[in-house]
Amino acid sequence: MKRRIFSGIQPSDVIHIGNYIGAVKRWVASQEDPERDNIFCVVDLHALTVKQEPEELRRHILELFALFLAVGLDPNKSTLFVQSHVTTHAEGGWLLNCITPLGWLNKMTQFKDKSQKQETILTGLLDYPVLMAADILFYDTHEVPVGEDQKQHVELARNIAERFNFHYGETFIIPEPVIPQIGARIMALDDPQIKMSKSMAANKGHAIRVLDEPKEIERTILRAKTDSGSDIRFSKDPLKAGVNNLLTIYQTLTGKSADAVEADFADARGYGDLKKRVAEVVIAATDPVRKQHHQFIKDRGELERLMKMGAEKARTISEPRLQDVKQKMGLVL
Ligand code: ATP
Ligand code: LTN
Repeated sequence: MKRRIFSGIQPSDVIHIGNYIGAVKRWVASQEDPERDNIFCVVDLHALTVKQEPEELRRHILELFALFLAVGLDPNKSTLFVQSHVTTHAEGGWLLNCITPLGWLNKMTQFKDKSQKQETILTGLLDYPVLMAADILFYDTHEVPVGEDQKQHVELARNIAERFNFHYGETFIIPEPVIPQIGARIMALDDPQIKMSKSMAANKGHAIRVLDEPKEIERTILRAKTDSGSDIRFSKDPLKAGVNNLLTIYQTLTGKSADAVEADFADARGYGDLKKRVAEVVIAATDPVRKQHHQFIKDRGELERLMKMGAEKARTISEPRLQDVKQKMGLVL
């Protein structure tokens, strides 16, 4: 049997190079593996857990779906869909809410971080990981490729699955988080102590968005925060986090070994050279995506057709498991 892969990304802004390296780029590779059945989702219901402008959210959903296509995800090879188009997620999320102890949610570090930044903390923000568990579990998922920040949420999904199986009998597959060895946590360019994040991408200098123009990418990288030294090496020293981050971006986009990356910069004259070459590599990776995106976003009719096709496929996969769970929990079908 093929291994089922499920992952999602929020339409909270245009994706940045951290999302690309930590998640989307790996999805494209996974799609080419004949042993895998891949499902990738625009998780719009997750985006609603913090305040959104309706028109902006709608635009971001369409843009993100077009971006899936632009990076090379193929609706005939993978299932690509929008979460709110398939009711299993909201419905299944509710059922899982009713077996998830509140104490488990209070321990989630993302909730602690994100809630501090909100004036009003919405219930959905606390409940976010249960909806994510529904995304994963109702598709009988084996593997969840995500960045480091989502590991705790996938572990929660495992705990929920185990609890359900214990109370109602073997039902859910216990999913595994799959975190890349390199690039699981790309840091902010303006502050290499914190992770690059979509919700902060509007701050100048924080992130490179995959759809940024080459000039802007170059400008952002040239301004990236480094240290006062000149040594271009991978390092765990917090003071060298800026340089380490630039090297990691370079490494993941070129696919080279750490030694080969350091050798590439042996002749570099300081961080200026490093930044210029990192910018070249980032532009080479993102420019074709930006151009493809430009084409896909123009054809709203085609985007809607593909969204519908993906949602139908997703429904066919998740609906039987939803019925099974409702039946086991004692609902009348
Ligand atoms: P937000 O700030 O709105 O929470 P985000 O940038 O954290 O957004 P998500 O939509 O939450 O992005 O995450 C999409 C995927 O990208 C997830 O698999 C997540 O683990 C991964 N990811 C997010 N930020 C990074 C990062 N800085 N480095 C590597 N992977 C990342
Ligand atoms: N919470 C995830 C996005 C997400 C997801 C999922 C990832 C929602 N549902 C299911 C993998 C599987 C995030 O990246 N912030």
